[in-house]
Amino acid sequence: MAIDATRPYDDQNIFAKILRGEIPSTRIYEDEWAYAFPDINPQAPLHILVIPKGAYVSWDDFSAAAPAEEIAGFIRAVGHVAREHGLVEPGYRLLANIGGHGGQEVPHLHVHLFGGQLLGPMIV
Ligand code: IU
Repeated sequence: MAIDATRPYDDQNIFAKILRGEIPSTRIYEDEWAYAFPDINPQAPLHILVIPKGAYVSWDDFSAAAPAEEIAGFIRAVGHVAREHGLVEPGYRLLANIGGHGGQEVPHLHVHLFGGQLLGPMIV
């Protein structure tokens, strides 16, 4: 069920548990600002989730409240993961769902990185 992105951060959400190592995940990339792991239900040959290490519900509180250094670090990490996987050419897609109408289900900001095939037109 989609979440309300205006709710306070819940540190018992599943991605918080993954960050703390309480739930196992396959680490694709990690640095000071971000952690990346495969989506459990991939929608493309390559489907990676990149999450900030900070406690943000969605792109909304992240963009409004995170320190500039943290925003820059996270965005750089997303680009780094894509480059490391050789995705710049032929291309890839980034997606962040936000709140109810966005279809966000996990209340810790995550950017979906899709690649590995020709992706169809964006479905709204
Ligand atoms: P959404 O943007 O919140 O709608 O996407 C949540 C994604 O998290 C979705 O693609 C799930 O397959 C994925 N996911 C996961 O990778 N591992 C989990 O334990 C759970 C969800 I719960």
